[in-house]
Amino acid sequence: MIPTITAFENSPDRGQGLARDMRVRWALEEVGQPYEVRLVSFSAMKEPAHRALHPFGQIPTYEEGDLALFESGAIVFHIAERHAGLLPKDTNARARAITWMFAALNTVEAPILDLQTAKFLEGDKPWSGERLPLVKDRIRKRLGELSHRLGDADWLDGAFSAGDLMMVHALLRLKPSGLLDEYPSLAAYVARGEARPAFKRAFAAQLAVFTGKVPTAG
Ligand code: GTB
Repeated sequence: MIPTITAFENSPDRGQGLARDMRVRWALEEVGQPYEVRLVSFSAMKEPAHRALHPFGQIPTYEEGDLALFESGAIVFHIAERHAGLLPKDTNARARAITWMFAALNTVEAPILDLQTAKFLEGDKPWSGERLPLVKDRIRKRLGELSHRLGDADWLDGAFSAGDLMMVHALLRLKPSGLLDEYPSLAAYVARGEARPAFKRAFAAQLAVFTGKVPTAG
């Protein structure tokens, strides 16, 4: 059965891979599962029909037969569980890869999201100038720790996994801030993720929503 995901009809980044449907597209590309996309406007996301799929009125969602999911982490986990290629077969290695998925979302992405809030939603507040450096330092702390753990390995725990997919995508959002470049091993880690053919196909498909150019194979 071909799943259907939802994505922004008009993403603020104009399809540069930052919206969270990108992780779902990437996971589907990694496992070779074709998918369909339903584009939704910001107003349609808040309508009852979409809220029936996503209680918080957001993207992405995932529909496959009777199953409807929301939350990019849960969707990627579902894809990784049902297809080979994103989670190791060995039980312990699998548990560790899942741990990295949670770490990406709860421990690394959380301070990164704070930076977006501090810049774009609170940038005009009188205390913003004092808060921003604190937020950036909390991110630096996590990046330092993550880079220490990664060491000179290509991926976080052996072969590329759903844990790396979630981590690379969470880190991608830091690129414009320059913070990622302060940690060359993490910048290289993200670049390795972006170089994967599945990432490139997913990126091209998301970008095509804006350019109208249908991505070609390869
Ligand atoms: N925890 C949820 C998940 O992981 O699925 C978060 C989902 C979420 O934040 N969705 C956002 C959304 O629907 C899109 S991804 N927002 C609309 C709304 O809340 O009304 C966040 C996002 C949006 C835009 C950019 N960008 O343009 O750079 C990057 C990331």
